[in-house]
Amino acid sequence: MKNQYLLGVIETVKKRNAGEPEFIQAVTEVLESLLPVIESRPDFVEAGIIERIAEPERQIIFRVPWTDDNGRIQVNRGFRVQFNSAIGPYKGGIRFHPSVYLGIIKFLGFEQVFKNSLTTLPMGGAKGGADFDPKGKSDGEIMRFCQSFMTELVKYIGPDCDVPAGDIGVGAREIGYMFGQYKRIRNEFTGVLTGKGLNYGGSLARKEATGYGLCYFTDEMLKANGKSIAGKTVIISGSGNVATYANQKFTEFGAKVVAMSDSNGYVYDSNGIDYRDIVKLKEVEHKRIKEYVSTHPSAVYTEGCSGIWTVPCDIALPCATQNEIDKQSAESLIKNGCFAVSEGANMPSTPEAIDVYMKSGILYGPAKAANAGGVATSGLEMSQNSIRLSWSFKEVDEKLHSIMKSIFASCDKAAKEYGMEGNYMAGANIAGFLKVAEAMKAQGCV
Ligand code: NDP
Ligand code: 2IT
Repeated sequence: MKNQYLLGVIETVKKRNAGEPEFIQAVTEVLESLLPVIESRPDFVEAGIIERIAEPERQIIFRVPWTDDNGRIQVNRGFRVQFNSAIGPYKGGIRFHPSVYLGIIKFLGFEQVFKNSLTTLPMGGAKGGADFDPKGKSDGEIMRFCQSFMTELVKYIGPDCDVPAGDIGVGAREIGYMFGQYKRIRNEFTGVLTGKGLNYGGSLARKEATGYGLCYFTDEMLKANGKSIAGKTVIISGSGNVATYANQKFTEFGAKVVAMSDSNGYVYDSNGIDYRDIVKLKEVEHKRIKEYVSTHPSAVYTEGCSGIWTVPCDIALPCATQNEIDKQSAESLIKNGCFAVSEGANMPSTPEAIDVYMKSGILYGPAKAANAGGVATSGLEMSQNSIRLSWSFKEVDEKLHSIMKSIFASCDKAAKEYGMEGNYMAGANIAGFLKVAEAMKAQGCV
C-alpha cells in the first residue's frame, strides 16, 4: 500500500496505541482494505472520517471489587469502550477472561462497528469486559462479581444508549445477574442487555444465532463459488457457545464435524462429534473437552489447542479466540486440503495466516461478516423488547438467515465494485465502512 495519507493515519494509530498489538492489527487490516475507497472519495478524507473512525468515542475503565467465598476482597478491572454511535446506540458483548486488557476491548469494539453496520440494523459499536477468570468460581462468586460490575456499568448504558451482551465467559447466567442488578438500581425493566433468559425478555434463537449465522454465511460463500457444505469434513476450534451451535447447523447441512477443542487441547472423532454431547459436557457438566473420550471410544484427545489445525478437513471454523491461527497453522490447513476458512471467533487469523489464505486462493469468510449473526439476533431481541412482543424461533431464524444472505451479498458486491472479486475480507471492510462513514459525514465533526 502506497497511499501516504493512509500510511500516516496508521502510523499515528500505532504511536497513540503503543502496547496494544491486537488493536493495531485490527485497525491496520481495515485501513489497508480501504485504499480504493479513499482514493475515490476525497470527501471522506476532508471530513477526517478515517482519523475519527480509528479513535473510540469514549473509553471507561473501572474498579470491580467483590468478595470471594472465603470473605476476602478481590479486585478486577472492568472496561467499556463505546467506539462509534454514528448509526445507532452502542452495541456489543462483554468478555470475562484473564487476558482482557484495554487493547483487547478496543480491537473488539472497533471490529464491532463494521460488523454491526453489515447487519443492516441500526447499531453502533462497543465492547466491554473484565480481566476476571470465571473458571473455578462458585455461582455465588460469579453473581457477586456480575453485580459489582453492573453497579458501575449502569452509569453508562441504557436501551437507547448502549446495549451490552455476552462474549467469551459471559452467557445466559452472567447476563441474568447483570440484568437483575441493572433493574434493581434503575427500577426499570428495559431491553438494556441482550442474550437474556427467555422468560424475561430474551429472544428465541439468540443462543444459537452466531453458530447458525456462521453456517448460513458459509453456505452462501460456498454456493457463490460452485461448492456446498453437504458431505464435507469440518473442524471447529473451541467448544463454547459459537462452536457448539456451528456444529449443530453444519451437521444439519450435511457436513461431518470431526474435531473440536478448548484452551487445553482437542478431540478428534472420525465418527463425527454430536453437538448434544458437547452441550451436555460443557453447558451442563462444565467439564473439559478431554472428558469427551471417556464416553466415545472412537475419539482421541491431544493436548495443546493449536494442534487442531493439523487435522485434515475441507472447511475450518475457528470459533475460540483471536490469533488462534498463525502462518504455520494456515499452511498446514491448506497442505491437508482445506478449501474454506470461515471465522466464528473475532480476528482468529493472524495477518500472516490471512496472507496464506489469499495467496492459496481458498475461500475466506472474515469474522466481521461471518460471525455477525449473533449481534444481528441481538438487534432482533432489541426490536422485540421495544414492541413488547416475542417472535417464534422460526421467525427469528428466518430473519437471521436472510440477514446473513444479505451480508454475504454486500461483501461480494463491494469486493467486485472495488476490483477485488472474491476477496470477502476487503468486501466486508468496505461495505461495513461505507454506511458508517456516510453517517459520520452527514452528522458533521462530532
Ligand atoms: P465461550 O466462552 O462460550 O467459549 C469460548 C471457547 O473458546 C471455549 O471453548 C474456550 O476454551 C475457548 N477459548 C477461549 N479463550 C481461549 C484461548 N485464549 N485459547 C484457546 N481457546 C480459548 O465464548 P463464545 O463461544 O461466545 O465466543 C467464542 C468466540 O466467538 C470469541 O472470539 C467471541 O468474541 C466470538 N463471538 C461470539 C459471539 C457470541 O454471540 N457469543 C458473537 C460473535 C463472535 P476454555 O473453556 O478452555 O477457555
Ligand atoms: O462479537 C460479537 O459480535 C458478540 N459477542 C455479540 C455481541 C452482541 O451484542 O450480541
